[in-house]
Amino acid sequence: MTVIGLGAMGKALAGAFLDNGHPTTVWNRTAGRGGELTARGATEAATAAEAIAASPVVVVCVLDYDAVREVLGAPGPSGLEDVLDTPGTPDDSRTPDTLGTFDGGSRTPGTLEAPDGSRTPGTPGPLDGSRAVSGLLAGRTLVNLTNGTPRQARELARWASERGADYLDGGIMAVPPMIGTPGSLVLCSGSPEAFTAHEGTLSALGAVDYLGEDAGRAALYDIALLSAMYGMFGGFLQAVALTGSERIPATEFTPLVVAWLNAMLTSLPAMAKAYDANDHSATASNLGMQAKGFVNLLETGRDQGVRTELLEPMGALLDRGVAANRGGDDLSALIDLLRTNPARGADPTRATDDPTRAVDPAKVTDAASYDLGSE
Ligand code: FVH
Repeated sequence: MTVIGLGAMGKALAGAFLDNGHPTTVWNRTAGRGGELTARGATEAATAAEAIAASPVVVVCVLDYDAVREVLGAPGPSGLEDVLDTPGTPDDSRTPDTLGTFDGGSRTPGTLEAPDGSRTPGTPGPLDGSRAVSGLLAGRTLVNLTNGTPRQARELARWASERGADYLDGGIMAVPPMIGTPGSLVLCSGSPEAFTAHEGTLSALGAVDYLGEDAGRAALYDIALLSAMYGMFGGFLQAVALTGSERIPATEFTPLVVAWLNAMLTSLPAMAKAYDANDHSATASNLGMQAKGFVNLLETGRDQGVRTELLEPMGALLDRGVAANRGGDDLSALIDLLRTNPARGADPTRATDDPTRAVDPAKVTDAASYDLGSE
């Protein structure tokens, strides 16, 4: 295995591969971050090209897609679209100078080609030639576990495929201390052949679920789950800011928040059922009532000296629901008001054996049972 990116997550991934007996090569932009891993048996490559050349499977886990493109020498979004979407414009029609560049990058082609053997620990070094890096991908499997959007994943999959690489995209539904334990879940999508070939190796990271051939599907699930998570975290921050405005210790109040959120979570399956059926009529708590009550959340924030910016969009959405004559409906009626895309509900053409039906929620476990402070 090769792991590119040795931030908190990359280190955890590489450590899990090592723990499972997989020879592992690592590389990080800033030198000197692989020490602990090399002590455990990893090989630290001097360049990204060397790291890619070392293994048939290359796992990339860096900050974002700009970083992925920088490491792999892939063009930025518009460059990728320009190259891939223009009919009759094969990749090899690009000039050598444009091949390795990326949108918005400040490096010159000369810098891209510079050797990086001179990197000093703690200092980001120049990347080895991106042209050389992208040329090395042919015949390998690229597993990108960097957080990104479905569109970014699909574009990178197409770019990788143009270079003869199999592509798998992954969403890591875990924090670094959970990697390699049964509590970690990695959602994958992309090349079915690559998944079949490497599922065993990837399972060193925890539970691995395959969501189908569309490289963007794992990112869609990842972003959807994170959207739900940030909604919850935002609510918690607001709640503690409110109680904190009267000096109530957060540790005293939080157990009640946890119990309350757990109780409220049980209503989600019924809301999902109402959404799929497009029947929002069964409600004990209609939107009109909720829109009225929500005004008090905003007013209390203002009275207590707590900003209401996290809550305001929800208040506006409730008001839109009432204005759209949905005041007698359940909260689930608001989902359609969030959409700018007219498609709604479950895809009727989706096969009953669609792998996306197979994700087992039991694979998501309790993060609190891990030492989250150890990274
Ligand atoms: N940590 C977490 O809780 C979450 C859990 C779910 C998945 N995410 C995603 O994983 C990606 C990596 O996250 P991370 O926790 O490893 O992040 P950092 O510790 O901040 O390390 C960032 C690494 O990215 C490298 N990097 C940044 N920019 C570039 C670049 N332009 N070229 C090459 N590498 C780059 C950075 O290198 P350096 O700063 O040490 O040189 C680190 O290796 C991420 O997508 C999460 O959303 C984590």
